[in-house]
Amino acid sequence: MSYKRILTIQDISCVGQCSLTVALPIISACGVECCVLPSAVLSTHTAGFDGYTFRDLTDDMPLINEHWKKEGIQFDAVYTGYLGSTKQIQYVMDIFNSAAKAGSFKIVDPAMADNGKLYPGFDAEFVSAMKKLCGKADYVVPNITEACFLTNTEYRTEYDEEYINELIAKLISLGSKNVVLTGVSYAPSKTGVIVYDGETKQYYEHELLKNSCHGTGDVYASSFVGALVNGHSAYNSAKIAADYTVECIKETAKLDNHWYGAAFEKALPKLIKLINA
Ligand code: PXL
Repeated sequence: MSYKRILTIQDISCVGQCSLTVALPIISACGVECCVLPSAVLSTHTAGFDGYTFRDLTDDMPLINEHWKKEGIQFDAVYTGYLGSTKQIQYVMDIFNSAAKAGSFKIVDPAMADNGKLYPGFDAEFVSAMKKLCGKADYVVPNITEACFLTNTEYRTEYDEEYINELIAKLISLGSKNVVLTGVSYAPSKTGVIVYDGETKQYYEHELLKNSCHGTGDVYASSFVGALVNGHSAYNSAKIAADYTVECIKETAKLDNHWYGAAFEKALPKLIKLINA
C-alpha cells in the first residue's frame, strides 16, 4: 500500500477557514499524512477582519529544521502557502534542500495577493523573495494577481489569450518546472485553470459561480496537492481541485452570510470520490 507523507508550510489563522485549517483536513481526506510547519499564528486571516493578532514564527523555522535533520525526517512532497516574513523564504528554501526526499514534489502557492492587490503586510521585497522560491518549485499555483506581481505585469480584469500566454511564459522563466494558473476566464459565466509543463498548455474550463468566498485559493492548492501526491497527472489534479472548489463554493452559497471562508467540509465526500475514481 502506498502511504505518502507531506509537509505543508503556511500560517494558522485560528478563525477564517484558510491555510492550515483547510490544508490539514483536505490533505488528510486524500489519504495522505500531512505534517505542518506553521509560518505564523493569527487570530483570524487578514481579509476582512480588523485588529487581528500576528505571531511571526520565522525564528522557530531553522530550529525545527535542525531537529528534523538530526532525526532524518523527510517528506514525499513539500507544499508552501502563506508565509509570514521575507526572511522566512530563505529558511523554506533550506527546508526544500534538506527535508524533501529525492524525486519529491515541491509545490509553491505564492499566497500573497488577490483582486489586483497584495494582502496586508506584504511588500516588494517579499514579492522579490517569492520569485526566487517559485524558481525552486516543481509546481507554482498562482492566481492572476499573484502571477502579475511575480512577473511585473499590469493586472487586468479583461484580457485575451495573448495576455495569459505571456503571463505563463514569464512565470515559467522564473524557473518552476510547471505552472498551474487559476482563475483564467475567457467567457462571462466561465472560469478555469491552465496547466503548463514548459511544452504543452492544457485548459480546464468550468462554471464561474456568482458568490465568491475567501480561502478558495487554499482549498484549490490543497486539493491539487492531495490529488498529485495520489499519483494523478498534473492536469487531472488541476481538474479534481477545480471541481472540488466549485462544490465548496456551492455549499458556502447555501449558508447565510458565510463570507470569511469556504464550507469545504461539506464537500469532502466528493473530493474523496474524485481522488479514488
Ligand atoms: O487564503 C490566503 C490567506 C492565508 N492566510 C492569511 C490570509 C490569507 C488571505 O487573506 O490573510 C493570514
